[in-house]
Amino acid sequence: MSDRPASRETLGAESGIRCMWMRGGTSKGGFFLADELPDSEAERNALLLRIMGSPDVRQIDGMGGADPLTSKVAVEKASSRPGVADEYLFLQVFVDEAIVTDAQNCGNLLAGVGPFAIERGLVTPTEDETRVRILMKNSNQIAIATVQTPGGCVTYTGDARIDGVPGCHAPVPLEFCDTSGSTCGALLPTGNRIDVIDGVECTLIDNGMPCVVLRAKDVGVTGYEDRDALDANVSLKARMEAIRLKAGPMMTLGNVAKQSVPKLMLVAPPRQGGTICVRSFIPHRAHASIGVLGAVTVATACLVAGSPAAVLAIIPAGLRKTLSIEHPTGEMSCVLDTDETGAVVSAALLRTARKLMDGKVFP
Ligand code: NQM
Repeated sequence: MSDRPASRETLGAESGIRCMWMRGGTSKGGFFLADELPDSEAERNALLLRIMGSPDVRQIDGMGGADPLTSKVAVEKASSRPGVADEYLFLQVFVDEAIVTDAQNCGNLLAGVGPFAIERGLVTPTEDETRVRILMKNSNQIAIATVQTPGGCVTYTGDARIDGVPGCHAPVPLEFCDTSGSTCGALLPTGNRIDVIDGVECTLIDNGMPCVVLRAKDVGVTGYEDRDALDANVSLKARMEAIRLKAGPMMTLGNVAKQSVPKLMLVAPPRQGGTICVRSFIPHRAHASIGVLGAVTVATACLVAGSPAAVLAIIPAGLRKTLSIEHPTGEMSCVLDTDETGAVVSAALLRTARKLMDGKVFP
């Protein structure tokens, strides 16, 4: 493959690239077939930056919504692996920097992956519901999405409601079986329940999303602030970035200055009848709600005895537990199955998705 930068025409500036724009959970982005994008990673990334309009805080010359939650991409292909129907690569396109990274999964955009695979003919629908086994290529792990397909066609209409999205839509339940150590190789990559960084007790944990979980009050906030207040708190953000940069190498992630992981999860006691209250940073902006695998990971941290999250959490009894994670725009319920040792063996939660546009984008 040539190292020369691709010309605008090579990137499809005149002919356009087929894509579908979808909301998945509380995120939004472009869905592409792998074989309709350039093979070269450098050319693909250059194309996606142009499509999103990055780098630019307003993404005015592209499709991105000037927010990390709406500057996301799913790349899919049919899988030849036994027991896998569809392969999904998630790419985060940074808004204000020329960075496209595959260093994390996205469980919210994942809600659109099954519907897109069926719409594009990668997966054949079965009866009124289709269970799609998806390989999340970012971490080589499996997710199962159940898509409503009455009469063999995807429907987005239904009566499921998730916090952070207005209205009701068809349910897309998601199941995860093997997310422990997705990126860091171990649930607790340092082997510790608590590590102290810059004088603050943290749990460095990865059950699908590398996260640093710490008490909000230990960094001078309540943990009940809204997104705008957190984003405006410059000294808080500087303190948290210092913690994150130290946590990265401890979590086997190396220098994370230009990475979207680990995320930071500020926890506080629940106050809406849930398990725990969380304000997450992803990692430089506060999340409007919470990421899916971020929520699974913080819910798992609540079960790590003695950790900053566990001491604040109200944990239901039983091996199957529904942990309600309170966030700035409501809550996300994670159903965790645990074994006799207390280890989390699987997680499930409800999302919805919506097809917004199907056509061509001109980079
Ligand atoms: O944690 C945002 C989102 C996400 C990721 C982020 C996600 C997840 O809400 O699985 O869904 O953490 O960058 O889309």
